[in-house]
Amino acid sequence: MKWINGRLRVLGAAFLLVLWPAGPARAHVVEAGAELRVTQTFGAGEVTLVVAGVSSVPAPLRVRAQALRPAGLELGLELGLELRSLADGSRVTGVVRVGQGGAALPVGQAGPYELRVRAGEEAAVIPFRVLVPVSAPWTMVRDGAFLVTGLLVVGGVLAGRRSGLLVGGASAAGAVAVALLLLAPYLPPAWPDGAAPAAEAAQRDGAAPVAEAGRPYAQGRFSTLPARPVTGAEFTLTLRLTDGATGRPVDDLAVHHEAPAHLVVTSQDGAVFRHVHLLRTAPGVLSVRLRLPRPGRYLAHAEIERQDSGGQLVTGAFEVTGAALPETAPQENATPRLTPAAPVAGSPVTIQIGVEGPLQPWLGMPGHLIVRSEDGAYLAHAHGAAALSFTLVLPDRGRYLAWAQYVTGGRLVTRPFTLEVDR
Ligand SMILES: [Cu+2]
Repeated sequence: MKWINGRLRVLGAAFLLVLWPAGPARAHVVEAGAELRVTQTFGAGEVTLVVAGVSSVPAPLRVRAQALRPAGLELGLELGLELRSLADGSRVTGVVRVGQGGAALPVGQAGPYELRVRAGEEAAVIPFRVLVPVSAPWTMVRDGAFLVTGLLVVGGVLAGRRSGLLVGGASAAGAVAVALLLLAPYLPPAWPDGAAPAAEAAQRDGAAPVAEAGRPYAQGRFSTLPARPVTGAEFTLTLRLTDGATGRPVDDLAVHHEAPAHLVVTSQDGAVFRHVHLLRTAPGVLSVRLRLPRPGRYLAHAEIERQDSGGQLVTGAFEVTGAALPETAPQENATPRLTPAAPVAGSPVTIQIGVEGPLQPWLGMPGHLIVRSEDGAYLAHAHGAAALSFTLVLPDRGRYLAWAQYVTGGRLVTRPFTLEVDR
C-alpha cells in the first residue's frame, strides 16, 4: 500500500503545481475586458477618452478623460457624456472632468453602444461595443477536472483511505485537466458576449475574425466651412466618407492607434503642421475645428481603417486667405542622426531623434514620424522604437518634410526637420 500513498502524494504535488498557473491564465482568455482609448480633437483642445473594460454585466462603465500639454483640453474642464445602447435605445448620462477621476455609467448588457461626448457646443459620437469575456466550454471541462482531482486527492488524504480506484480516478481527472491546460493555446477561445455578428459568425465557422476580402475603400471628400477660411479664425474641416460600392456613408471605422481617424494638415511649404483627431459628428461625417496662422494652400491627409479591412489614406486640399500671423505653438527643429548619413531612394534609412526625457506612449506608440514629399503626393507615418528611432524607406529622390512627435513629462513635443534624398 506504500506505493499508493507515494503516488497519491506525487499526484497532490503535481495538482498544486498545475493549479497555480491555471488561475491567472483564465483571466485573459479573450480580448474583452481591455480598455478602449479614443483621442478626439475639439476646437478647445484634444482629449483621450479611456473607457475601462468590464468583466461582467450589469456593471458601471468607467470613463476617464486625459489631456496632454500644450494642445490638450484644459484640466478640470467638464465634458458631458451620454451613453446610448443601440440594442434597446436606453440612455444614461454623466459628467467627466479632464484629468480628474472619472464617470461611472451603468451598462445593463453587452453589445453595441454610442458614447456621445460634449465639450462646450461641440459633440462627438463614438460607436463602440461593450464586450464581456465568456469562458469556452473546454475551460469548464478543465476546471471541472481540476476540481475532481483535488476532491479525490484531498478527500483520500483526509479519509486516510487509499484505494486503487481513488488513485485511478484522481489520475484520470488530473490527466484530463493537465491535457486541457497544455492544449489551451491551440483550443478556440470563446467569442466575447456583445461582439459584432460578423466576427461571431467567422469565429463559429472556425475562420479568423478578419474577413479575407475586406470592405471596399471609402471615398473621401474634404470641405471647409466657411469655404474660404481666414487666418486666425476658427473654421470647420469636414471629411465625408462614402462606400464606393453602395454610395452609403461609411460608418464602420475601426479605432486604430487610439483614434477612428488621424488627420495631418500641413501648409504646402511645411511651415504649419497639425496632427489632430476628427470627431464623428454623424454617420460617415468626421470634422474638426482648426485655426491656421498662414495664408496659402494646405494639404489634408487622413488615415482611416474600416472594420475587417486594411488602412487607407484619404487626401484633400484647401486654401486659407488673410494676413500671416505668428504661429501659436512654435515648434523647435530636430537635428536627427541618419543611418546612412545620405539616404538612398528605395533603401531603408534609420532616423534617430534626441529626446529630452523618458518617453511616455502616445497613441499607443513610443513616438510617431510623419514624412511628406514637398508636393504632398507622398505621406508616410512611421512608428518609433524605444528612445527614439524610426526606420523607413523613402521612394524617390528629393526633399521631404518630416515631423517627429512624442510625449515626455506629460507634454506632446513636435519636432520638424527636412530630409534630402540625393540618389
Ligand atoms: Cu493621430
